[in-house]
Amino acid sequence: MENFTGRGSACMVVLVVSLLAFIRGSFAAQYVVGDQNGWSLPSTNGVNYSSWSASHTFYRGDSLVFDYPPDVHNVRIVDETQYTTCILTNPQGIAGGGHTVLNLTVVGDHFFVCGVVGHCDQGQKLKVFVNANAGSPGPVTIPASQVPSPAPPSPGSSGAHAPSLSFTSFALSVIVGAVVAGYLSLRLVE
Ligand SMILES: [Cu+2]
Repeated sequence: MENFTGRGSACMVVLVVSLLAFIRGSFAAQYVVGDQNGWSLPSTNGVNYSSWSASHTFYRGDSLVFDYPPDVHNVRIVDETQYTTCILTNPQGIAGGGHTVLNLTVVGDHFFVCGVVGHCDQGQKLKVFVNANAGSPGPVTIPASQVPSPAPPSPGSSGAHAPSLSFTSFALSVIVGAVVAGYLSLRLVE
């Protein structure tokens, strides 16, 4: 009986953790870059954006909010080379207006700088790493037997990331379902 109680408790822990992971994956978080100090020159607002980034954990589906005086700063989405060199020809994205919300939909590194001359060089630059899901700090690996056969590429399709997101949710549901079933069967044995 002691052994059974232990297994039941362990099962509950797994169940709760799975549910939390599922809930965390379902509800995205929004982070204000630099918190109350916003998006500005580090020499002005005292924010080290590398430290700020390192003190947060970002997941796919989260979003970043850049708040700044629109006549003083802006936001440029750049690649790693541009982030490093602050040479900002042909950035991947341009935003302004004082309040920029960017959704983090792709796992991996993302780079942002201010495009005003000299500001990137003065440290108004941000690098974030976006994780796949809560509880899995790296890309999710799926056993080969469970990988759905790749669909033929459809020209002009814009929802390239939707299938993998759906599959991740489905996989999580299966895990949670299996744990619930396992727990219920233990209860029935009792
Ligand atoms: Cu700036």
